[in-house]
Amino acid sequence: MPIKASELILNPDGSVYHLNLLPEHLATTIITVGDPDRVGSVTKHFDSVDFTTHKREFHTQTGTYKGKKITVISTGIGTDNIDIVFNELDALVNIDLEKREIKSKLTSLDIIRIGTSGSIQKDIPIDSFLISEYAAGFDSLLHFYDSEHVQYFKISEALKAQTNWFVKKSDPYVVKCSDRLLKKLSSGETVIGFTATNVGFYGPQGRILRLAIQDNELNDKLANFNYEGKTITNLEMETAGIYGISNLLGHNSLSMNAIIANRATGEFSDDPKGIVDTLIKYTLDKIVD
Ligand code: R1P
Repeated sequence: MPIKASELILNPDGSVYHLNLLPEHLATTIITVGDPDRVGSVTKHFDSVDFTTHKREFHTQTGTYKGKKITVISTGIGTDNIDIVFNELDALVNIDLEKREIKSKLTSLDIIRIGTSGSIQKDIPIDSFLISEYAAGFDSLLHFYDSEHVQYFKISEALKAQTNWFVKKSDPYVVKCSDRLLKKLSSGETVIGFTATNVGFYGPQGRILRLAIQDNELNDKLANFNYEGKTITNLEMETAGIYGISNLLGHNSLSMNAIIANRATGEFSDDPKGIVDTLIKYTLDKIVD
């Protein structure tokens, strides 16, 4: 049965609905960034850029870096956008868009996020590079899918117990990166961490401007969490969704974080753009290594 027009929505030119891409526009190695302007910060290092498009917050460029074809795409902020981007990237390689049928031979993409993040551990300073080995999702995205087989329940149960999790917020889930990509992209220059992905930037991450929050101690509790030596290291807004959906779809993903803030010490990087640029160059060179 072909997938209905209301479920797999295509634009008049046959491209996928939100990303505006056709299958030939995509490489099998993909870098995601949050900020649409960061796409150019990655591709300025390329030998050539052969394709560019954008729609809403989803800007895409495909080109080659040291001879390797790579696509760079912005996701905007949050795991709700990750649902859209990752399902449409998968459709581009694993669904025959003309026949509207799932292909018999599936393709696994390598998808690497290059993003910014705040550390919650004093000993992970600003300007470090952190790779998320595990991620805890405080959003609800993964629970809308048949996803129990990709979740680490012992860790999420310990997390809820040790933080006295307020159940009205969500039911946290824990997921893991691609071990192959972790090995390929880590080095003495990177810290391996456990990232908490939250649904907002202010209250959900414990920032108080004018609004009181439900639990003033949450970041401290997260920093003190310990499950068999695993501790939560940093906060951002996409990684758990990326790992969860990638693992469900059979893709390999890894999240590279430039630590631009330290929430435990109150510091913020003097040069956030510079540290992101250095992480971009590091990541590109590791991809082609
Ligand atoms: C918040 O300022 C945004 O920055 C972080 C968070 O995950 C969130 O998307 O990542 P990016 O720099 O990749 O957007």
